[in-house]
Amino acid sequence: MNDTARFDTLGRLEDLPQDYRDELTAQNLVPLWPSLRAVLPPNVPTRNTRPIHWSYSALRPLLMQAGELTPIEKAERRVLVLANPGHGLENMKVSPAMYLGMQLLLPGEWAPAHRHTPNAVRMIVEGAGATTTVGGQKCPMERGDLILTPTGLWHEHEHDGDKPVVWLDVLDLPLVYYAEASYVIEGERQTVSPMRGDPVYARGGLLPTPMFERGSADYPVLRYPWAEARAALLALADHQPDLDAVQVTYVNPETGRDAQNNLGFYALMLRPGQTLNLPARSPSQVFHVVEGQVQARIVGSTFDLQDADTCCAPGYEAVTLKNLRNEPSFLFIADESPLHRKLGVYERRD
Ligand code: 1HN
Repeated sequence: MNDTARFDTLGRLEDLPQDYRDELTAQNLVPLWPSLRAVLPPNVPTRNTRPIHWSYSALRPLLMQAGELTPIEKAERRVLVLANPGHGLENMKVSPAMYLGMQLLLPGEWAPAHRHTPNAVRMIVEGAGATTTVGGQKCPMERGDLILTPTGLWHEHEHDGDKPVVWLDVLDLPLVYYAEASYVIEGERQTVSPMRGDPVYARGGLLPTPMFERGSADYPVLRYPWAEARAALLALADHQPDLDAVQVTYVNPETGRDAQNNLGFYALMLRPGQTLNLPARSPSQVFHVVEGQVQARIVGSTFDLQDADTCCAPGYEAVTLKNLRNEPSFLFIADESPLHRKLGVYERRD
C-alpha cells in the first residue's frame, strides 16, 4: 500500500457503536484514530494564519477616535489589536505565537507601570516626545526605533510632546497565554536609573568589560535606534552590491543571539526597484513598512504596502517582496524563528 492510500483508511468516529462512544466519553477518553490525520496532516501543517494587510491610513482615524472615546484611565493601554480572522478576531492573534497592536498615547498621558510574563517590543510608528521606561531605563520613542520590553521588566509610557504618538506592539502573548503562564503585576511609577543605558553598546564588536568581566547577558540593550539600523543596512548594501537580502537581525550584543526569547526581529532594505524572493520557512512572519512602498505577494494575496502598513504571512510559504520605489524601502520584520528553533521544528524549504 502506498502512502497516499494509507491516508484514507483510518476508522471514523461514526464507525463506532454509540454505547461504546458514550462509555469513552463518560471516562474522559477519546479514540485517536478518527482525529489522527487532523493533528498530523501529511507534509504540510494546517495553518489558520491568513495573509492579511492592515493599512495605516485606514486604521489611523479609528485609533484617533479611540483617543476621543476612551480616556487612558479607562484603557490602561489604548490599543487596536491587529487580529487575524483566521485565528478568530476575539483570540487577538496575528499568528500562532504573535500578538500585534497599534497603541496610541496622547500628549500628557501616562500609561501606568506594570510588568508581565509575555515579552513585548515596540516599533515606533509616528510622533515624538514620548518615552517608555523599561527596567528603570527611560527610552525616547522615535520613528523606526525598536524598544524591547522583555518578560518581567517593569514598563510604563509617558508623553510630554504635543502630537499623538503611535507604535506597533509585538508580543508573544498567544504563546505565553497558551502555556497558561500569562499574568501581570501592577506597580508604581519607576525610578529612572541614569546609569542604565544603551550607549555603552553603541559600537558593534566592542563590549564593555570592566576589569575584564563581561556584562550580564540579560537584555543589555533595550532600545535599538532606527538611525543605527538604517545606517547598517545602507552600509551593507553599499559594501555588498550583489547581496540580495540586505537584512540585519536585532541581537543581544553580549550573546549574539536573538534579542528576545521567542520572537525574532529584523530590518530589511530593498534596493530601488528590487524584487526579493524569501524562501518558504516554517515560522509565520509579520512585515511592517518603516519607510517606502512595497508590494508583498503571499500565497494567493498581493498587498501594496504604504508607509506604516503591516501584513502577515503564514509559515511554510514563500514570500515575494517588490520595492515599488526608485529609492530604498525599509521593512521591519517579526517572526517566530527563535521559537521554532527551540522546538526543533525550524525548516526552510527551497
Ligand atoms: C502591554 O503591557 C502593552 O505595556 C501593550 O504597552 C500591549 C497587550 C497585551 C498584554 C499586555 C504595553 C499589550 C500589553
